[in-house]
Amino acid sequence: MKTHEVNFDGLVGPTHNYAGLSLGNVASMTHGGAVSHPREAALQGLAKMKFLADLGLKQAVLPPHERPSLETLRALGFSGSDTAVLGAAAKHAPNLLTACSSASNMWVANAATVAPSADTADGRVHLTPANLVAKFHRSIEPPQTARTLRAIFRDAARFVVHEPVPGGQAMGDEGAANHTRLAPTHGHYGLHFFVYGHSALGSPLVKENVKKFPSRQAWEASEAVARRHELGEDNTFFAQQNPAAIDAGVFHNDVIAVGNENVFLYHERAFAGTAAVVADLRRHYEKLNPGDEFVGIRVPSRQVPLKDAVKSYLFNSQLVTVAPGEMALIAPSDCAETPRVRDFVRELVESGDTPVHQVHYFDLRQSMRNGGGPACLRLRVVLNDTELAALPPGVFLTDRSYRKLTAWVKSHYRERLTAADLADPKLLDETRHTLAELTRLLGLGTIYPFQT
Ligand code: SUG
Repeated sequence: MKTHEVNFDGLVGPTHNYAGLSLGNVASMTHGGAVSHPREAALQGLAKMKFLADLGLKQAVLPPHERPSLETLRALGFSGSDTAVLGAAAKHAPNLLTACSSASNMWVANAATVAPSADTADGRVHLTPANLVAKFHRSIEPPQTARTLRAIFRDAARFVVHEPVPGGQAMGDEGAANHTRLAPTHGHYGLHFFVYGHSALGSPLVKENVKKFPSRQAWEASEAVARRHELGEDNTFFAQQNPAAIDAGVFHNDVIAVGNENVFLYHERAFAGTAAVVADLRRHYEKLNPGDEFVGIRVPSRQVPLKDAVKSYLFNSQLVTVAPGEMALIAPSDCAETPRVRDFVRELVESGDTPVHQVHYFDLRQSMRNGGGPACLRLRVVLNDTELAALPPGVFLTDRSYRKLTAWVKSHYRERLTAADLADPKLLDETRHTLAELTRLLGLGTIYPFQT
């Protein structure tokens, strides 16, 4: 049976804005208060999806959440009509309204962690929505994420959508952004590499700590996800992020490393003891896949300083297989504008020493200004043909659905948005109308609380 990697991209929501909500995410901290352009943001995301679909890859769409989240505002004590809730929140708790309006659910690398059926003991695909407890504006995402994933992965004989990991702030889980699956091809038994920043319960495995910015991922949460996904000791591997990298703005591992099949591209300062971690990872990989080569591509600081890596988001590129043994890097255009990064990428693709032979740059500036690059915008789900056939067909991006979705964005999304606009009851009405239309376009039925 054929196996495919499906990239599910998060559609940027109509309230995309810059609120400076993420301490430790340099781009978010820098752009707080700037005017945003939701229409442009959504079209930039769709253009990337279309390109990947045109490369022959399976591309699908995850819908945005309702924002402002009336569900959250009501749970926090605001009552009365929707207009009254918005008005009272804007007057008495403007920061709360801002946080409840974030379109951060577009970064679906944080939506969940996924284990394909080839790797799990029960032979089903397992998905755990991330709890995202590290940031309030993201901690409100899991209920909708679970509803959406259950509407898409609805066949319980093939898919399990778990509850998010419990345990409060210490047990932070940020999903696939701190998880990489390595295998000779997508269809093989894969090695799951989990990266954490801290221990919730003071494990001696965590040796050093952050000084400036918070770590978001707990080692115990990663272990819980691996257990729930019925992975074995042989196909899991855990390592600690370098605290100095977190302090330099590497708030998720996907800001400093990216893997695909047998290739692992990483910065030399990615992990606590990077050389030993990668040597161990290689040993695990080669034990699981005797005879298959693990291609580690180490990027030294002298070639790309950590600061350039964070600014350009080189490691937040998507690494995709376009033909057997042939991979392409889908990079943010910021990489082409950062001289040392551009030179590194040119050398990488021209050398022919690795399977990475192509680079394609994308203007994703609207998302990038909040710290979301190409890889943040997608959730990878490896599925075989029968699993693929069990999904609602409307979620896949085709020429036709691309045309429909771009027309939908152009007719419903605002051109620009400021913080003051978030209190506008018309924006909530527009958003609901827009999302209801989207669920029809994607064939998802009712997934939002306002639809019930
Ligand atoms: O969680 N930014 C997101 C960016 C997430 C990027 N995802 C991955 N690396 N996988 C975050 O920090 C900023 C929102 C604001 O400031 O308005 C924000 O939530």
